[in-house]
Amino acid sequence: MAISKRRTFKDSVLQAAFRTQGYVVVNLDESEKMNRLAEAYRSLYPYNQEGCVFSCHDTDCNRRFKAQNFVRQVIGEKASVFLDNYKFVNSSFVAKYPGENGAIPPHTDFTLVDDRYYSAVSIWVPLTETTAAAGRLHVLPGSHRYTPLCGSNLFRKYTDIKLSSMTEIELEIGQAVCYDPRTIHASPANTSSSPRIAGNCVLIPEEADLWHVTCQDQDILIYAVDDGFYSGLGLTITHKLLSNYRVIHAEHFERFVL
Ligand SMILES: O=C(O)CCC(=O)C(=O)O
Ligand SMILES: [Fe+2]
Repeated sequence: MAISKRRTFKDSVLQAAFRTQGYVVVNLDESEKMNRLAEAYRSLYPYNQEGCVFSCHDTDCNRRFKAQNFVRQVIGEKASVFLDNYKFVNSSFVAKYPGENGAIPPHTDFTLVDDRYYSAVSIWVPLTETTAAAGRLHVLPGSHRYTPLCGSNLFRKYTDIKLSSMTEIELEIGQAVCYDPRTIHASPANTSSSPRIAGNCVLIPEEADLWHVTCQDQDILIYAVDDGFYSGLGLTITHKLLSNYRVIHAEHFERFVL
């Protein structure tokens, strides 16, 4: 019997596009809130940095949580309007500073749920004007249907995929791209003169187990972790931390094979 997958979007048109393409653009109609969120970023990080900086990697724990909450309050709250009963996993600012080393190569994000039944979703929102020069998000449509599991010390490099073969997402402030973390995405360096600031908020279905996938001694292990695992985490995921959680056995899961 075919497995029917739980929906992500309340709206059927968005749902159908997300299912086939692995991403969809949504109007949040909150440009003022997005401008204020950019201000919140600047107040937390008033100095210039280098490259593409994720606030979820901030070693200042206090500031990391503040950043997480700013993004969660605006994007996470708004998500409940158009997502069908999803819960929060994590959120972050992603600031791309002018300069050559801010490019993000093609990749997928961590596998967070059993994708036979569920889809996680990442809501990526520009908070400053995102021209082509500033470094727009690019996606490879449909790639969510074949990319392998991704986790800590388990990721594939997509060096054969050129940015020019990907779809460049042009967004106004107030719009968002919602992508499946399995969809290959990337962004070029920022060649403009000012930082490109975005917010990203990740959610999964309310009833789904949250996963952490990792590779240990040549084995791929899938742990069912608690809902605060990623948002509350110190910066390192250790074997000791993972030993608190249940390993899920899923022998028939063909995407175990890399
Ligand atoms: O903001 C970007 O350009 C890349 C973001 C990204 O890859 C992510 O948030 O997972
Ligand atoms: Fe990513």
